[in-house]
Amino acid sequence: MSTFAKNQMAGQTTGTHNSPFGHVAPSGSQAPAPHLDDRVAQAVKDGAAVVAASPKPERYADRAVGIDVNAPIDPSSETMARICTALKTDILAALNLSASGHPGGSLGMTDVFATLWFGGHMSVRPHEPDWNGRDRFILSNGHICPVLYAILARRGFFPRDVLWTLRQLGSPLQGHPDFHFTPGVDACTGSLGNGASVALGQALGLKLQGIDARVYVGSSDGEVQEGQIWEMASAATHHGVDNLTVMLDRNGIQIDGFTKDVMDQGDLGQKFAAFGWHVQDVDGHDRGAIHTALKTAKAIKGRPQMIICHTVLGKGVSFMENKPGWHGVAPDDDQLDEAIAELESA
Ligand SMILES: Cc1ncc(C[n+]2csc(CCOP(=O)(O)OP(=O)(O)O)c2C)c(N)n1
Ligand SMILES: [Mg+2]
Repeated sequence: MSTFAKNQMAGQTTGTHNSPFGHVAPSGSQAPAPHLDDRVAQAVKDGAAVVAASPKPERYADRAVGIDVNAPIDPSSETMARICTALKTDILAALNLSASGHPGGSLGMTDVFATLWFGGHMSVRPHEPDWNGRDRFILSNGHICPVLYAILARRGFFPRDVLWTLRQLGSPLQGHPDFHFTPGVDACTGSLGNGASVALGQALGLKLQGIDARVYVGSSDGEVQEGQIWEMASAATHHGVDNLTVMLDRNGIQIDGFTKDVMDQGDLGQKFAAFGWHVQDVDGHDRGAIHTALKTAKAIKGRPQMIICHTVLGKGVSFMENKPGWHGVAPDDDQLDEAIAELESA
């Protein structure tokens, strides 16, 4: 196999990367797109200006100042709880500024992804995002990228002020993840079903290269209605791919309502088990249980692993919780204040 093909399978971007933001922007027949370093620098400036002009800049204050996120944090600790609150306020503030985006799943999966990224599971180098030995993370339900962006900022992949440019033209943080523009993003996702297949390809590619790294995937109960997911599920078993762990958001909600009404999912665990997967069900807000499930998954040999995370859409903000209407609507100023007050009093 050519080096190019191997790199593609392992999710490595092409080109030479000497800087944390050294991804190669796609170029067309017209003027080449600005280098990502310049885009991020501009986004930091824009973000700082947006916050400075805000009538209530304290809304955007950092709720987790001084927490060292480079060492693993006990998922059951107060410190991790503080990080989750900080992530949620960052998510909601960014959505409020962009006046669009998806809060429900982002808040619902915060405990799960915080445990993965801050609990010592992801082996990454924020200042060398293309390091080929890294664990990959692919958010196949790409619409909940605000939670991923908030995590990447806090892990140091880019400055936190960039969050305030979410969904703006030219921002590195688009409405769905794009690995060309965002350090720490391992695949372009948003078209439901695709990301999980890309993840399988990357997991196989890592094995072909003899790299001992894992691929973690975010998915959802709406996404697994896509036929492509089940092609991936059977191929992963056939190839005995055991460096692939999917974390599925089982909130019972999708864009148009409750999944039981739109297309009943039945017992998803039983379905994936029938496809040969190792399956665990966890309370998606019990960070200790999620931590244990991730460790169990890592020890499984010869087959892929599914962690079905039972979550509440909009968790922590009572006017959003379990309401399909909050799948993809941003909070206005008053709603943002109310949400932050509730999150901080919890
Ligand atoms: C192939 C494809 N079809 C349709 C959509 C539009 N879409 C975006 S999110 C979504 C619902 C997905 O369900 P889920 O991820 O469970 O939603 P959530 O729990 O986050 O509310 C749909 C249908 C899409 N992104 N991709
Ligand atoms: Mg859902």
